[in-house]
Amino acid sequence: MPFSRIRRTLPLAVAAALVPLAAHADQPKRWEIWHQQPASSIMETINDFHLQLMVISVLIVVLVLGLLAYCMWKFNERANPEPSRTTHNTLIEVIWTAVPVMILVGIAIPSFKLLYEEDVIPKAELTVKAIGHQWYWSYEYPDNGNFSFDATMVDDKDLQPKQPRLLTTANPVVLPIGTTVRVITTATDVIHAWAVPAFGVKVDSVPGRLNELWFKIDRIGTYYGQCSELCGVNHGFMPIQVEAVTKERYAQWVEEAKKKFASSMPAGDERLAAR
Ligand SMILES: [Cu+2]
Repeated sequence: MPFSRIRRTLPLAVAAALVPLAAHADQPKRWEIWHQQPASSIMETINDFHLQLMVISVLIVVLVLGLLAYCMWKFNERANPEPSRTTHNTLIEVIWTAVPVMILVGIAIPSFKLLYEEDVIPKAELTVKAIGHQWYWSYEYPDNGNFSFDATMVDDKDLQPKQPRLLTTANPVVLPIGTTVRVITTATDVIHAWAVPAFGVKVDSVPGRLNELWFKIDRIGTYYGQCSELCGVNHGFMPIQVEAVTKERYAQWVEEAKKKFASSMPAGDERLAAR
């Protein structure tokens, strides 16, 4: 991948220039202009593709600007008092039609590949259901203990040191790294959207409908996202906090969570769980 070296160094350079050496966390940073550091293969591909598009766009801007400047310099009234009467030039017209088409096809191929990669969910090892409410998320772990919990935002006054404001939730979504996770999402009232930038996912949560997305988290960490669909006055206050841990720690957490959230089984599932 010709862009891989730039891809790796550019965001780091930008981050180093703009962010005073803060502890690494996968959350928005002040003056951030690049993506968050990818934590999934999908986000890596999105990053690559984004950079390719930037390079192509810059080349086009430079070319068009150059042509404009050249025309203004070469064909202005003073330099060129006797204007040419040329109206058509077949070769140039074929070129300026064919080249943009070729550029667009060149962009479409990796774009469709990426869309396909995002859309077709590999065999999932773990499913989590994210349900949007006005204004918080609740989660169900149907194939891992069958418990559910609410993830309301932690108020400013209750924040612990290092917990980012407007992003911290009372109960983070705990997930194992190196595992194909499928998130199915819906909503109970209006449309919300479940999004975590470091995983490269953003999918609408629509009442009466199940949408799905997938990712495989590369590294341990705390990842933050937000509802990404304008859903009412408290839209900005329904964050998403994902805690990525080792598979062993995850198994432990499931056992703890089964007890902790025992009273909040999804409605109608208590009898199933009791069997
Ligand atoms: Cu929302």
